[in-house]
Amino acid sequence: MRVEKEVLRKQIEKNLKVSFGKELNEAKDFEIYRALGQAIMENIADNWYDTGKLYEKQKQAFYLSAEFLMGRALGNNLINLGMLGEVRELFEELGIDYNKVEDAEEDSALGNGGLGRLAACFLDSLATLNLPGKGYGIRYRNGIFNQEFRDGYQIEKPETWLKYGDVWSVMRPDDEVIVTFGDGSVRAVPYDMPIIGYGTNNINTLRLWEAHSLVDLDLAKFNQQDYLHATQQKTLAEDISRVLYPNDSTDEGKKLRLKQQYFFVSASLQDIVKRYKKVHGNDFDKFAEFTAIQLNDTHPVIAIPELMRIFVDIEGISWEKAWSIVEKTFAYTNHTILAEALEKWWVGLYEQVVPRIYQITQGIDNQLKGLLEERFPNDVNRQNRMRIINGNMIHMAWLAIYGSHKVNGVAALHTEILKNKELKDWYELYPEKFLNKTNGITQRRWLLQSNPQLANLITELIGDSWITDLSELKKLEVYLDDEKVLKRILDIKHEKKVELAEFLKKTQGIEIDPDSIFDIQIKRLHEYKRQLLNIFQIIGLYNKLKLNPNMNFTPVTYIFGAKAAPGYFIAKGIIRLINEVAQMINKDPDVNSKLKVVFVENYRVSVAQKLFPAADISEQISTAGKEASGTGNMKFMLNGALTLGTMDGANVEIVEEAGKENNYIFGLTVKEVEEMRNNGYDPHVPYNSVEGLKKIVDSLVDGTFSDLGNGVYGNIHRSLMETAPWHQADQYFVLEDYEAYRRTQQIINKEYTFRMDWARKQLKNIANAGKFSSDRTIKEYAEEIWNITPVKL
Ligand code: DL6
Ligand code: PLP
Repeated sequence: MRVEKEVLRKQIEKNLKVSFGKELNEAKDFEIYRALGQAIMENIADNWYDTGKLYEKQKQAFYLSAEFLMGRALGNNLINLGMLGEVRELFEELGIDYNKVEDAEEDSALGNGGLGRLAACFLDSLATLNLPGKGYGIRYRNGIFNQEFRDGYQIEKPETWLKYGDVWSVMRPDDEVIVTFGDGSVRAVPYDMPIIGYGTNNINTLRLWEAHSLVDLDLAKFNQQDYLHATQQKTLAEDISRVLYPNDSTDEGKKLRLKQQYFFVSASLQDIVKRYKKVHGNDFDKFAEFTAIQLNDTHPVIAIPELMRIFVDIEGISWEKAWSIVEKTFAYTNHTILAEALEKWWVGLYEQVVPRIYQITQGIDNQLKGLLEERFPNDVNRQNRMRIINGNMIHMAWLAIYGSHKVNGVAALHTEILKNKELKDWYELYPEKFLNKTNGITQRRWLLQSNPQLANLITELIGDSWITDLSELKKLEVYLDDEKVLKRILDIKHEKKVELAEFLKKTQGIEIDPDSIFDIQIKRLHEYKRQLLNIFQIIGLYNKLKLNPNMNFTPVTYIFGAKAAPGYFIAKGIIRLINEVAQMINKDPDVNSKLKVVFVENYRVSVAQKLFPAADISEQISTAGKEASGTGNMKFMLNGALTLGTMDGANVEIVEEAGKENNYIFGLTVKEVEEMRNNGYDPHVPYNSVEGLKKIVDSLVDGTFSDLGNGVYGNIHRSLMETAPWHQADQYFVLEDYEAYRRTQQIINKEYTFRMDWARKQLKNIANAGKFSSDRTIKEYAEEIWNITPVKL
């Protein structure tokens, strides 16, 4: 989009006056950020409106997700609009530091981790590909908590991105709808965020719902000076969209959570149906021809009975016909095979919160019962296993599969595990429903914006078409033996490491050496992701360096970033352990010129954008079979970090693309994990036989480290060494994989010093990252699941 610098300056000045009563020379960074944001909103208004009109008559895909982890919008919007250069120039002329203005924006953090960030990347790709798609979710007042460390432990502080409202959202009061629960109704008020595609005029929409009370104030109670109860109804209603549940990969099972789910799903479906009727009237025969709805995990699956309710109760469609439309409309993505994350609702609670939806769910379950009896007449066990309502639990994944025409996993290995194991019963019933859609990431945010230096080099070498077609990167392979190019790749990596070091110095007061290896593990804290394996290796290294200070060793900086779910005791203990080890190592003059450990506080999207480009090593060390895909692994790869990982999730495809020899793969495979589990794995075997391991494990409980008395280190120790009724000893195979991991680290430590060979491996990874663009993923969804086609403004 072309906006004259002069015009933009006037807009900013006017917005500053209108919103903050200030002249440019008095304005604070935050105010300038807001004024610029407002100016962008003004400039895109026409295209946004026109895109909406254009899509009305098309088949559209609606992405229903309880989470959208968007991060900051300003830089991304300017880049996608092609305005960043002009804005930088203008600010320079005006003596404004653009970077500070960008930093004034709070992350929009309405998600936990991978699942929510994937949704955000998908929106960027949909808009860039000119696809008629729209996101629907919840406008949480408080996103994922802010993390602080106290005594090495995580403390959660409320996140307040809406403290001063937000400049990227527009309330659309005319589209307000009423959502009704068993105990009353609330207003759902939509806020629209523009999703600006790269190099196109199309502007898509993310619609987030905010909950409000039907009545703001009970005036009678107020007049009796009962102020608390006078606003009680308002508070209860607003509670629904107040906070994001901070769980990742765990099923919450709380009443408010169910209310959140039904709230945004019901509001979104009412909206979708209303818009459909505006164009097609009451002819619902074509509904599925014009509407595709993607269910992002089980959180929005209540949409299946809700659409049945709208069709049958409100539109007067017969049950049979309604079901056939529903089945053609929905598709479901599974993001996890962790048993604890498969959502189930207790019948009593579900019936209480959404009584009519419960009846409809019973109807669906009953219909399924008939089908199962017909298909598996001699297998009563299987019939029972597959029932949606089973005993007193409602199984949302089963409801999702039964009510969808397509079911997908998020990486090839993950989909195979679903078909052959977790969802085997269902795969045998509906083989035609299952397919794989390997995740992807948007190169606009994760390369062009986060790493302009590398982006510029790539553009210089192969042109800029990679920005919208990442497979173009393959052309970089002609430079694999070009020492000048390899040298520049090394220089850029060094520059990004210097930038990160400066950031960490400023924010955490820590000094790290950009000439050391930056080995980075950033992702949610979870036992299956095995941050514990990483810190064990570091403890082992420390022990060894203490004994042998002159051993041949390339200095390494180990960097962590992770939030733990607030109720996840062991995860929080692991955070404390890492912080404690970091403190011990960083202040020990015997080792701290060779080894450093940093735990980045409050890991989030804006910080991720500084971390991925600065990594030499990408830690992807989950127990094989547990990480559905991973998307952080792809961001590292695209920025020229080498993967140190297990054969899990999308790591498998990463090394398929870039070559095992250009990455560092270690550890048990899915098959080996399974065999060990079946043959009775005993962690005492590695504990007793692997050099140095016993000392490391014992240090949890022998006084070397201290959990400050809450017993969490003892818990971690028991989880590793003792079998309990609810888990096997070391169920994530930390001890078993330790030696292979340690040896691989050792190899890396040596190979890093062969700089040209290393750079060649980096280039090999960058050149083969094309598959992992979310543009590729979204094209596949569009063609194979949604059946939607691009339409350009
Ligand atoms: O598909 C996005 C992302 C995957 O990359 C991760 O491997 C997976 O763990 C994550 N799943 C969740 C599960 N949440 N729930 N339920 O976040 O999805
Ligand atoms: N959190 C943030 C901020 C991310 O950017 C990502 C992915 O890149 C994740 C979480 C998920 O990380 P992973 O795929 O390693 O689980």
